This record gives sequence, structure tokens and C-alpha cells, in this order.
Amino acid sequence: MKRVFALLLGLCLSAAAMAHSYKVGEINIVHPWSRAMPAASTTGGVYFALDNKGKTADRLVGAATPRAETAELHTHVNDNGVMRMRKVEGGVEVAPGQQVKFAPGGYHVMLFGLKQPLKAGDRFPMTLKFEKGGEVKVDVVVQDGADSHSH
Ligand SMILES: [Cu+2]
Repeated sequence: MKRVFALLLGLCLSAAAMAHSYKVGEINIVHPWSRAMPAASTTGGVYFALDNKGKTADRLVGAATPRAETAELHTHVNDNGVMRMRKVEGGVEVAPGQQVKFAPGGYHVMLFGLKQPLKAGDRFPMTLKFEKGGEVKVDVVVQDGADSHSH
């Protein structure tokens, strides 16, 4: 019985950790994920990689999710040795042949006013808006850390 449970757990974990990706215009959105947060937290971050395999640049200009009141594009800047978050004005460009990573400590989609805590194993929908490609709906997987999956 114990062994069956362990096996099922293993299957669930690998299904949740499996990389998923989406395409809009020239851009591939690889493995959107969010870090699990304590239940009291009302903010969170969403991360993914943007791959441009096409011949023209595109630009991520916005994000929205029913899971939070607002979603903003953020980056971290070094302000005299102190890392601070800053809202990205004008979007994030992805040049042809380039990959732009949204990851902890760098670019991220910041969620404010979470309507439900971010619990590991959850999934929630998010819409990403690109200047040329338009809008695409992705599923964000909530997980404990960046290293629980591989590409
Ligand atoms: Cu932020």
C-alpha cells in the first residue's frame, strides 16, 4: 500500500513539474511558473522564458490574471548595492533568435492582491499581451522553487 502511494505521488510530482509551453506570433513562452508563498502573502511573482525563433522582434507589454487584482511587469535594478524592484515601462523586447528569462532576481510578472494563496501544485490562468503577437492565455504552475523542473 505504501509503495502504491509513493508511486502515485511520484507520478503527480512529475506531471506538475513537466515543462509546458505556448506559442504566440514568433514567441514561445516556456514553463510559466510561480513560487509558492505563505498563505498570508498577498503578492507573488510569475516566471517563464520567452524564446523568439522568428525573424522579427516582439515585445511583452502586459499581463493579467483572475488570480490577482493586478499584474505588472517588474525587474530588479541595483540601486547603490541594494536590489530593488521596479516596474518595467514600455514592455520587454525579445529580439529574433534571443531568449529573455523571467526569473527570481530579474524580470518577473508581479502579482498584487492575490485572491487565493499560492500553494505548490496549484495552476492558474494568466493572459500575456504582446505588441505584435497579441494576447495568449497560459497556465501558471505553482511550485516550491525554480529547480524542481528541467528543460
Ligand atoms: Cu516585483
